[in-house]
Amino acid sequence: MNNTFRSGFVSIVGKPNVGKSTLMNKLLGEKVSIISPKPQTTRQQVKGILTDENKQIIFLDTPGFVEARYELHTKMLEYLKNALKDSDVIVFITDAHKFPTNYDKKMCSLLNSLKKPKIALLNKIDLVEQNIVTGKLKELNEMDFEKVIPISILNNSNFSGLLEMITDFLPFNPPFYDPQEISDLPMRFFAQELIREQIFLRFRDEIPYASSVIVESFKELPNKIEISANIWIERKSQKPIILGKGGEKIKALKKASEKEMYKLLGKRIKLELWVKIKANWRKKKNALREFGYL
Ligand SMILES: Nc1nc2c(ncn2[C@@H]2O[C@H](COP(=O)(O)OP(=O)(O)OP(=O)(O)O)[C@@H](O)[C@H]2O)c(=O)[nH]1
Ligand SMILES: [Mg+2]
Repeated sequence: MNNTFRSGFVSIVGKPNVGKSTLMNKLLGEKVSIISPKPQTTRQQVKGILTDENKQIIFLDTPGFVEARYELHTKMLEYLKNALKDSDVIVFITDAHKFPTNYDKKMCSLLNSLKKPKIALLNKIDLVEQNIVTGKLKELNEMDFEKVIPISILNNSNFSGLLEMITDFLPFNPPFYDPQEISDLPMRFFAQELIREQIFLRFRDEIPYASSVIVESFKELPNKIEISANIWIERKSQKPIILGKGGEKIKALKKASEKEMYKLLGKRIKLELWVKIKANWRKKKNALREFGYL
């Protein structure tokens, strides 16, 4: 390793649903963070590590900051603040269709107080007219960002130079993590998240938000992986919704989760799912601790 090697932490921040996890996965070329069309999909800080011969970038995908209505939200906010504190570069993402929301204004004033290089991405430009993009870029350019880029992460527009731009802001450091690692989180965590992603994709209203998934056992055998997981919900009335008529919903959930896990882990998966109730877990500190929101 020579002294031109760059390494550092990059937090990706922005309102729920703007595309933070989509960006991180795309930059990494791996599905490390789960994605859904619903806001508040990411609940914890998810680290994704990219290493090559010149650099190691540790991306911190954060939960979008939310008004703390639940103890869970207080935790989500704490993850965000810690990520900002720890990072060398901040990537702020906003939705071209909606910018500037109240959320954006609050976030930008929080970012203003941090003396670190900041990049603003005006995302989802595939969904808006060019003249609107131009107006919004002007507004962003008047703010405290080193770079402002219109982008469509989904369509790859303006995506190619981004990694290099981020790298140029990183300090010269030896790598922090083993070059083989793509995350510091255990496989159990990814299994949990992939089940939670399917819940976000398959259920409506309160169900995704009232669900938490815990992998109780994870056994790797030579030709398959056996996983048993609990889906914790908040109310008795939510159980029949998750199970579906004759168990059809949970069967489909299990099948889709197995398929996603197979893609990530490269081995046949045998998944068992159990639905359990812990009343109002989102409001309870000890339940959150038990569910891994430390
Ligand atoms: N049209 C369009 N959709 C996008 C683009 N980038 C991301 N999306 C979609 O936006 C939705 C939200 O993406 P996520 O990556 O889960 O958003 P997030 O910011 O991580 O959201 P939270 O985890 O809830 O804070 C998904 O349905 C993505 O496919 C884009 O450039 N264009
Ligand atoms: Mg996310």
